[in-house]
Amino acid sequence: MEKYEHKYGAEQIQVLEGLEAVRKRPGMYIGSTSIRGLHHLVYEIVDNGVDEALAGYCTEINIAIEKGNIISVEDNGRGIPVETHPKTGISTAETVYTVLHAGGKFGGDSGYKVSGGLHGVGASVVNALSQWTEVTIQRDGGTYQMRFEKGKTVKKLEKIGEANKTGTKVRFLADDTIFETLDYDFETLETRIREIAFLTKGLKLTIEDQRGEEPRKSEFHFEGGLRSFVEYLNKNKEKINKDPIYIEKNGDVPVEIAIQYTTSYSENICSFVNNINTVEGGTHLEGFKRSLTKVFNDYARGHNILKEKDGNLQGEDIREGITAVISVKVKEPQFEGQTKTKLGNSEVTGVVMSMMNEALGNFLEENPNVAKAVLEKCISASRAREAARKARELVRRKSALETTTLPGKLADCSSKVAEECEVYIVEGDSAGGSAKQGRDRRYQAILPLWGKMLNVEKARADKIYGNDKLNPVIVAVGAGIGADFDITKIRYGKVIIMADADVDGAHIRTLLLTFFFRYMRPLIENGNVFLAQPPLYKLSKKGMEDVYCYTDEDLDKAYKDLEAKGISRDQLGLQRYKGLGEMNPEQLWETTMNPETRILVKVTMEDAIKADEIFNILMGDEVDPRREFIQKNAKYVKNLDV
Ligand code: 28G
Repeated sequence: MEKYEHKYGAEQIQVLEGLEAVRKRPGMYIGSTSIRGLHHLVYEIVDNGVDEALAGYCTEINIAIEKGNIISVEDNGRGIPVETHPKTGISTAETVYTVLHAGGKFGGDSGYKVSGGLHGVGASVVNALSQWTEVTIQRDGGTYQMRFEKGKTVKKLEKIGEANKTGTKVRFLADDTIFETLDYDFETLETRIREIAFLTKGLKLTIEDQRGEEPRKSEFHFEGGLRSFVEYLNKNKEKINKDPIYIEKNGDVPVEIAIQYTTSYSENICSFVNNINTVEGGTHLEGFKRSLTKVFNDYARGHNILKEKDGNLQGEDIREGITAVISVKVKEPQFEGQTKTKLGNSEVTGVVMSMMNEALGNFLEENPNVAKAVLEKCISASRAREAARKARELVRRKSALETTTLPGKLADCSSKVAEECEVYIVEGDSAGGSAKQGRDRRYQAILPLWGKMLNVEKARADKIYGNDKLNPVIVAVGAGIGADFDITKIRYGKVIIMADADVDGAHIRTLLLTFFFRYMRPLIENGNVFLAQPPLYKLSKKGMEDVYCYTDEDLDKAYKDLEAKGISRDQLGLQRYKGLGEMNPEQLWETTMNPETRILVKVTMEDAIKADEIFNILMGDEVDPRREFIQKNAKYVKNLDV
């Protein structure tokens, strides 16, 4: 007993130090204190409920954003144990909420934490970063409650009543002295909750936003697991196999895979490890790709679809038009890569390969029509790849002959230091002319666009190279496309799309974004793509400096500000800019191109799933969702150097 008491004191000190460290350097634990970090708090708590579901004891998790940005998460699992923890001398529940990494250090974990956010830091970190946290547990016929403020226990766990069910409920208010904002984005949380539901077959999750006048609620429950996931991803696409190919094996390394081919030319494979989206892929994805290539080639040979003289189909041919999700659970995952989203455990490749070789091989034998339809597409992809290679060689040969093959329309900048250089891609010759005159030619280049725009989603690489509108963009950026794209070769650190603030401009913008997304994705991932923001209005008056407004709200505010200075509305001239072409070079420089005064919006495509969905909406046959997206398009881009 004495031994424990001694240890209790020591642990408690460590506990306090631990949570103090979290408050001192929150970024170390949750990545950032921006809205991303804020959302992370919710995921940490929800993940604990998901673990309880994966253990087989919880079927439902309900999440609410209450008024005042209080988060509430409730599950119907066993309830966190309430009895005294032998190593800390306090209740297990309090231990979980006050000891950093309680799971690993004190939990005596027999199994493994299979879910868990990217950081997997646990409930104590959420507690440390909250103004207050309240945990209510129903277990053993009783209701228990405890309360914390900034991670410190202010009310120890006590029984507050009876209970006829079990479960855990956590409510917390994030600390506004730590986070930049407490304003949760419902759609971001909803997207992740939907994803968790796809990844956790059978688990019902609900999320409710109670902050507005009308509460908003979504419910997710997928008995199909990853089957439902790929169907969701493909909802705007034409399918080749109606029912997704589905593979599941719950061995030492549980693996779940769903595959559905579409008539599109793009490849969309999402991979997860312990419910974490492994954006950078890794050994599980490697195993998946290798098996896919092998099984389809073997089948094609075995059924004389590939003749003896034919070479093997390449992996990329077999992945054209594929939508797949692969989810594995790994006990001690090693995450590598720039964003720590690449699985490193080498043993996983073989596990995925061997189970998929067998299951996919069997599937193809049993479904020859699907096998044939997919292989037909692979073979035509292989021919297109050959054509693209020839087109590319043509471009290379040309460049060898002409030394500089920069597009004739490109007005290049004088600096050759890519980091400081910018290229403005401008629609229309008149705006291009103003931009050329208005720019700072030392580091700003202008590429006016002309010609017919291709629907890039529907075109293959060979067409893209040959397209008179996109080819100049490829050559100007200077880093190739597709698998050949080499970000170290880019000629400009900023690629800025400058288009009118009207429907046509939005169209050009989204088409170019699609193009970058499909063929120069690292450029978006690396944060090199921007949208210029030309003003919508100009207010002017003799003797007063012109006031430019970029939104309707801006205009309202400008009117009010000027009114406060004694300038009334009817004294002001209002010009509404319908297009970039209406601005003279000086105005264009001042409002849209001068780094001191312009507004640049950085294009972020962190969420590939969301992006893919957007582009499907944009490029699909449905017109209404496209228009709707373009109207609220600003949501997917974030403000920079205002
Ligand atoms: C509502 C918000 C999020 C949770 C449980 C259930 C248990 C548990 C949670 O145990 C300590 C460490 C490893 C066993 C486990 C209950 C075993 C038996 C649990 C949640 C003890 C944590 N009975 N439900 N933690 N473990 N739900 N939902 O947080 O060794 S956390």
